[in-house]
Amino acid sequence: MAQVAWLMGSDSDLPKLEAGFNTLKELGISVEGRVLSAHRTPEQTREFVQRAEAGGVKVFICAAGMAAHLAGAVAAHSARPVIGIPVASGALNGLDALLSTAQMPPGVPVATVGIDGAVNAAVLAAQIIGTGDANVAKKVIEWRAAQTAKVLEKDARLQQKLKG
Ligand code: RP5
Repeated sequence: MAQVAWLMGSDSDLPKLEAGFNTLKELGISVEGRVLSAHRTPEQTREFVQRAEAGGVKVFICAAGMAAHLAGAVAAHSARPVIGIPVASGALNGLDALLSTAQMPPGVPVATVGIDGAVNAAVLAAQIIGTGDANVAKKVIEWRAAQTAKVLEKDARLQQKLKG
């Protein structure tokens, strides 16, 4: 089993998630991706969660749109950390998914990132895994340093432009 199990409610969510899959790759984290739905495949979702737990998965990432109960359903069946990504889709464009993902009952948390926040979900998963894995923790620090360098480059370009 991979370190991260990344579930999504539909393959139509994938374009919003690809940057997050790339981020996990940059951070050296293995990932298994699956299309599973809290409402449309409830039995298969439960079975997958149990199999993933038994296989040693460290973190679940669950992305879904509309009445997004996938992350909550996974959290109900697992004691591993669950990160929820509300996906912008349908008539309400993500606000429905944000509230459905974040507003869990006490005792069954879902660490919810922003709407379409796939990169943050990947970084948060790496940070969680990094608490018990020094190599991953080092990669997270390097990734953050590269991000800082990119912003400083943008600032330098702006300064050049304003001078010119
Ligand atoms: C949700 O409904 C999915 O996560 C997706 O965001 C949305 C539409 O799904 P499809 O009709 O494209 O399968 O469950």
